[in-house]
Amino acid sequence: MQQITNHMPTAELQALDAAHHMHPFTAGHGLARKGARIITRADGVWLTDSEGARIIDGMAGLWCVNIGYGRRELAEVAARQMTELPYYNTFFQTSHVPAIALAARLAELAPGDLNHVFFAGSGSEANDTNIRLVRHYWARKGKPEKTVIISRRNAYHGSSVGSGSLGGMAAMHAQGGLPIPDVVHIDQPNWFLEGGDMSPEDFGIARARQLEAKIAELGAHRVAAFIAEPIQGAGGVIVPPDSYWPEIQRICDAHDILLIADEVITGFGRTGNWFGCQTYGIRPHVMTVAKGLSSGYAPIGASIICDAVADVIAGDEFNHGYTYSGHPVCAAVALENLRLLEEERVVEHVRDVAHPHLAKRWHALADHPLVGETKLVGLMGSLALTPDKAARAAFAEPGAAGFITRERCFANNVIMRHVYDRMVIAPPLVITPEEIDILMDRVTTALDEAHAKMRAEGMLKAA
Ligand code: PXG
Repeated sequence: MQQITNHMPTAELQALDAAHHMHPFTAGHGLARKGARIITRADGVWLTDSEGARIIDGMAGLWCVNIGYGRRELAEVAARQMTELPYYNTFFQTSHVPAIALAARLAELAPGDLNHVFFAGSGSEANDTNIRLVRHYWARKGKPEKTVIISRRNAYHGSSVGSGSLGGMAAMHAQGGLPIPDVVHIDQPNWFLEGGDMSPEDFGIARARQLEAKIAELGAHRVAAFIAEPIQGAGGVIVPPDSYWPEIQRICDAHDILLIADEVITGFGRTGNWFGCQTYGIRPHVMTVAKGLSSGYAPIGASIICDAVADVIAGDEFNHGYTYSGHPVCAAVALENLRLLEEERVVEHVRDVAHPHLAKRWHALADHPLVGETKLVGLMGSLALTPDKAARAAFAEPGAAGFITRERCFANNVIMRHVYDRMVIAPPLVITPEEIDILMDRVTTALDEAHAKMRAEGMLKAA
């Protein structure tokens, strides 16, 4: 692979980064002391940093590079679209070919009667659209008091004021005055840490019934929608018990509550189907997509809306939209990405090749002394780290085991994220069995090293 060497030395780049670049979800002073790792190029599932190290990307960037890095087709489509029509808006009764073609393609791909697409620039923006959309829907149906949106603790739906309110991240709510009014949260279906003595199936039902209890408490006449990720991603790849989603669906149907499935991570092949809703048999009224829609090559998100809701919204002017709604370059790139995913049978590759191969290696980690639970759906997986497997115990110092393990991953040139003491992976969907073996060899080494370090420092203590 050709190396680009015309950038500055790493230390100079790090100094400029520290002086001027504020990073998301980062303590700036701490990073400035350490220096950011600088990624200079990527190909397939491999990243190269400014020191020339080759790193295997177990996170597909930020859960988004489904098609893998370095696809010339996407670059060429972007260049062509920039030449032909770099920008035009979709306001004022105007449209353009990329937005039309992508909306039509998404309507074809999305399950059921999810046939109407409202574009955004990101998942956060799309979820902000959803807040206004579901409330406006009920207002137009003559039920303006149906404004409450129920979400879940430890959910992630974005970082804007609206979407951050939908999310259930306590650390986010603690800063900047979130949540906005009329967003409430119920508990997540995290059996490993919160299931106590219940079986996973009983626990799944119990957690779903919190939705019914919350609706009863508020009155169904107040509740507009329930929003959830089919599988919580940023919360630590919390895979719900099989009993959970059918019960949630029953409750939403019984109480006339709109169901919003946030597929920003689970969409476009991640779970072994085009959408997580298909994996779990969920029938949402609205689906949020972003990330894998363009494999991260261009920023684009969307709300995909069912016939009944779209029809009510279409009755008058919906006073909502973004300069970059349906941006032609992003839409063209997304369309080409979807073409590649389909033509190269990437979803089938996840289901029939990559998942089964990764599953063997991933679940074998259940025998590792640090690992209490292994979960893998399609190509999104998690490991719960624990000081005591039998008790499913949490660590006395939450997050430290995860942090140390992530550091050992970096040191072994593999990227795996930690969410407190859960390790998560979501590699590009095109990963081959040989690459999965390399990934898993490095992950195993990192776990061994983290365990040795924690034992040496007396950190294997339960809370
Ligand atoms: N919904 C879900 C389910 C997400 O995972 C968003 C919405 C927001 O999308 P945008 O495009 O606005 O970022 C996300 C984003 C992490 C991490 O650390 C996860 C996300 C974003 C940033 C970090 O796991 N997910």
